Amino acid sequence: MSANSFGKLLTVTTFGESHGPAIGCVIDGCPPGLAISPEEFTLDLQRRATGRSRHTSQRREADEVEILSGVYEGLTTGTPIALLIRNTDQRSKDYSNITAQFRPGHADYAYWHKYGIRDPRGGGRSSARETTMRVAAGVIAKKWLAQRYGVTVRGHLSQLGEHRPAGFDWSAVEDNPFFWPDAAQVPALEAYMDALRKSGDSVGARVDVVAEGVPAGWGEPVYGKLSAELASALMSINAVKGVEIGDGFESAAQLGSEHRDLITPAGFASNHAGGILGGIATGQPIRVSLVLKPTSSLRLPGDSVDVDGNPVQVVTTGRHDPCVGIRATPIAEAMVALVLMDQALRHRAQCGDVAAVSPQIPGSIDG
Ligand code: EPS
Repeated sequence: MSANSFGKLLTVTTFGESHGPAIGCVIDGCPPGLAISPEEFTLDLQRRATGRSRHTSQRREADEVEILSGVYEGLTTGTPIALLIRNTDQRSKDYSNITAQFRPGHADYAYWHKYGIRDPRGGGRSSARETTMRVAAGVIAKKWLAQRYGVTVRGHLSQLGEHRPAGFDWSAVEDNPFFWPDAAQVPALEAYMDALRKSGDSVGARVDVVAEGVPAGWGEPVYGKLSAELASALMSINAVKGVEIGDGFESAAQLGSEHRDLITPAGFASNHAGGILGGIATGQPIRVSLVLKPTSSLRLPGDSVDVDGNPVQVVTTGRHDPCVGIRATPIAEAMVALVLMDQALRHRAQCGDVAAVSPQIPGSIDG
């Protein structure tokens, strides 16, 4: 199977190119009876969209969802849900100079050597435009998880270049263009991004996502571990170079006596594991983190070759993000929600009849 689909009981297939007529997805396996309307996609699509602040690409897409199938009189029917978004603001001439060149650090070179043909306009299928449909599909997963199990999935930026949050407040996250949890630092980030954009360079970022209310038991050992499927889903997002679960790579420096999460009748005493043990949810918050590399499309000249192997200096014009990570929070939330919904359906299918075996303790000591 070609890898434009993911999931087992809830599958998502995306299609479309950045400068093609439309992008879309087919979501198969959603249970019937979930109320969904085109307007419900707007909030998350706007959170992800370009052109909402001066710190992202200035391409302006309407990102209006058309529901083509799978919904009747406002309710999912259990049949495949097809969603379509028409592209309206392509500017393909920005790419005419680099049609036969490979941008250093970009997927151009790898796509060319794999397929022997590529759509260079806006990066074609390798464009971050594709992530729009993940967010649209994620809206359905978030809603189903919240209604059916009370699960919430939310994220924030946790690093922008060398900048890290000094304080933390969830209520600040949606009030600035960076999904940044410390409002006091936002002016400094604005100044940093303005200078970076003027310099023509780009920078990396880190995003944290937390899923709360996930019941103990979701996740399938051994090849369908919740941790493995989250990592796979998050690594499939454009520009992602690393994923951590819980303490992640910090665990290498920890002792077992530090890392283990002690269990008391009142709840877990800590959450170094990130809410997953043995690939199965423990009932604690699921904590994941992902790192996105700096955008490779730069107007600063860089050495490369053309399709004939001749040396060239590549200069990218166009409307690129100086930090693609700034828009990644809703994408990461969507991928986490889609993995969790798939795992919830799989858990229900195999273990729906398993009786409670012992009291389930709260996810944390304070409940
Ligand atoms: C992108 C390059 C830019 C971004 C695009 C992602 O495309 P263009 O050059 O056509 O403006 O605008 O992002 C989106 C359109 C989007 O909706 O995310 C890239 O190379 O990944």
